[in-house]
Amino acid sequence: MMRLVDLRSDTVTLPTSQMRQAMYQAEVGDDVYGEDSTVIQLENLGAEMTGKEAALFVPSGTMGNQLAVMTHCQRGDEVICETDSHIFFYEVAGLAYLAGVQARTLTGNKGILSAEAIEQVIRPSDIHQPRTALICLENTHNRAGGTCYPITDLRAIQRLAQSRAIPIHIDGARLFNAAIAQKKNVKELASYCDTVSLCLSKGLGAPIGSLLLGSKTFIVNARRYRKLLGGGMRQAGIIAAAGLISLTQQVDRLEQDHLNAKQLASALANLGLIIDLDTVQTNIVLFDVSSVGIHAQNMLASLREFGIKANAFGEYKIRFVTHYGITKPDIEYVINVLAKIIKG
Ligand code: TLP
Repeated sequence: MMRLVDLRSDTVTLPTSQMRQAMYQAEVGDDVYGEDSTVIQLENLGAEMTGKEAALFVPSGTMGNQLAVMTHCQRGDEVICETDSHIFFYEVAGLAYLAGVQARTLTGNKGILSAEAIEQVIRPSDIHQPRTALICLENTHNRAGGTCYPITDLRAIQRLAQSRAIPIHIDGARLFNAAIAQKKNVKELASYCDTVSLCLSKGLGAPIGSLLLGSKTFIVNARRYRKLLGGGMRQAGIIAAAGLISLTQQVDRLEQDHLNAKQLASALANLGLIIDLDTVQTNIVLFDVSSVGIHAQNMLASLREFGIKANAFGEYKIRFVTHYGITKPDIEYVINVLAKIIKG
């Protein structure tokens, strides 16, 4: 039987048997009435781990981000974000459509914004101009190849934001990857922002779910917007139970995904593909196949013939994402197949 290696995303991870067990046994209630003890347990654990006052369990990272913007901003406000950030690039213009805000995009260095660049675009108080109401950062940065925010930048951005009374939201879909890569506590990484969203359904393996974290008042308000968007779930403890396993059992093993990504990345470089090894800090490997004269789509089609799935990130760019469904032998298999395709 052909080996199947799915490197499209860490969203493809399947729930572990421990998760299935926990889901089967979960105590549940109606969460819109605040009566689901498993959801409450997950929200409390998330809040404790990130050092935030309160948490809200939401169906997706997208909803977590959109709720953050809706709660922080008023219609007509402006949000500063990175050009390639998920919140701007991949959320179906939710900023405009749902939150009614305008995005002021800045292009970061490998996805990382500097305090100086942000300062340049903060609006003055002027009746003609929108109010800069929120700064959004993405840690790790997906489209930049899984890069982590250096602590010095986070500190400088926080200092600036506080001095101008502008809140910071971190899209921390993969914040645990950053914490593992930087050998930092996730609580420290979350301390540089007012609110943060975390995904349980990516590298942490839960089938569904994210958490939005912030102050008590912020979460009370976000809970109303969650209801508005149809995200008030009933016996959601069934899925929150899997999220509890994510937070308690699945964090430390992210290190292995990072090692696998590094091994893949250096092999790709050796095969003559274009890759910035400096961006391979976590579980994402973004590379360019133009040097071997193949279009991304053709390379993907060839990989598919060997049971390997990945996504194109441009005409010549491909993204590989490692996760707990990918083993070391899978990585070696992918390297051998790529060598074969390139030589052929
Ligand atoms: N990212 C997905 C796709 O949507 C691109 C992926 O395969 O990487 N923030 C970041 C940084 C993300 O990478 C994603 C998902 C989200 C938010 C949204 O999470 P979901 O898919 O739960 O809405």
